Amino acid sequence: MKKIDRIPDTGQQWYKDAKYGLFIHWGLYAILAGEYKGQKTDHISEWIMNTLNIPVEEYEKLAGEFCPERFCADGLVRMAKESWGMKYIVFTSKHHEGFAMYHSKCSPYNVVDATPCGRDILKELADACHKYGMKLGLYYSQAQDWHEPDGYMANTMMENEKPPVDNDARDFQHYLDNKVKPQLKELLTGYGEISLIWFDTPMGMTREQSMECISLVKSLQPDCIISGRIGNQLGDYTTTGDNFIPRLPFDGDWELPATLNDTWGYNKDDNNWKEPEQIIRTLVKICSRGGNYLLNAGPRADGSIPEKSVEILNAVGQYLHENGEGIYETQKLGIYPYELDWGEFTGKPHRMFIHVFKPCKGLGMMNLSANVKKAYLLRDGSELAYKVEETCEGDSMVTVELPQGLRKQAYYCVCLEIEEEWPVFEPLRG
Ligand code: FHN
Repeated sequence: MKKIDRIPDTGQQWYKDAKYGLFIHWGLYAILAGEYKGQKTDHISEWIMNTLNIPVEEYEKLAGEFCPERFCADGLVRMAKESWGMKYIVFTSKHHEGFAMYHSKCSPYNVVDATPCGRDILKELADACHKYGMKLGLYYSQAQDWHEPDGYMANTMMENEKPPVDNDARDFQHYLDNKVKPQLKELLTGYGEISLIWFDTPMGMTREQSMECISLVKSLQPDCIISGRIGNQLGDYTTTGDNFIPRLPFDGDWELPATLNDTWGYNKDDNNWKEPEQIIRTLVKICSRGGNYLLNAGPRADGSIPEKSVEILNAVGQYLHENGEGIYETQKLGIYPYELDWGEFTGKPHRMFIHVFKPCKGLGMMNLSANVKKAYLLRDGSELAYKVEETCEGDSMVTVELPQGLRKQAYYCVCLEIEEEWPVFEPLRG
């Protein structure tokens, strides 16, 4: 059982305020798009090398096909910022497959030296992020590396019969010293400001090995944040399970990595897309519980983002465009004692935001105690009438009255200006 002995804190205000970021999983696996020699993977597509047991010498050949003629970093970053409302991007500089999506000098298995395209994808992305003031984070698989004899390899999820992997027989420290550390140094010295390193799946890493990575990162860029998955509880923030939303407000900085369908890397057969409404509700929940939402898009091999991803992210972006004040820079609230089927709250000092997800006749909030100064529709500032009263049972009750036109609508946000710094949610009592 994990022992939690400190509250993770990035010390970085931009990260606490950001709330919503774009994860990009892009690598050679996008070429296979979930299928290798007629066999489809049922697992997340970026794992196809491991899941379908593709030999290194075979998988490597994919690099010769990598031709991202539709990738436009400038357009992508602009879209993420302006249309999708994202405040940071985390890009897979090297995933478990071991392939560097940048020009690495310490491993020829990289996007410049091993492909016909010869483009330093990370350089293009970093330039665009710096141009648009988008914070850039880099995913780096520090433990699993299926291309290297000494990198770790997960034993699970094998669809084919193969002998179990003996990670103990591998010289992980050798891999750490000869690939991970030199590559981290390249990433943190060659691409300008890197705001976050997103380590993942630490597996058998010792505390000392996690510390070696952290010290290196901080020595090169002291403000660079380290994800929770550096292992040994040494990250600057907590990374939740993939697609797992903490049920309650959670102390310290935290982030939820999540998919739009059931995969991170592109899979041509995965059409299990989440609805934009579900994404909005999740984002609001995460904000009310104090976290950040890192939502993934997996480009195709040619660099284009699947149209459905764009459509969903645009719709969520529209909500943020109108109601972003109730999302960005919000802080976690206390526990409201009732489960509301129509909405969720977020907050900033002296303001409580009521995100409404269903048509309602009025917004009744029992056990909310607050001296309300004003209530208004966030998207246009129009004032709304409200009542602050006590029920016959003696519980506090605030009700925002809604005009007829608004009663038929859903997915809007109402702001309550209150005298108190934070609303008081009264506990249930007998
Ligand atoms: O194995 C990876 C997976 O491919 C993906 O990158 C996710 C993102 O959080 N992290 C690992 C599984 O948790």
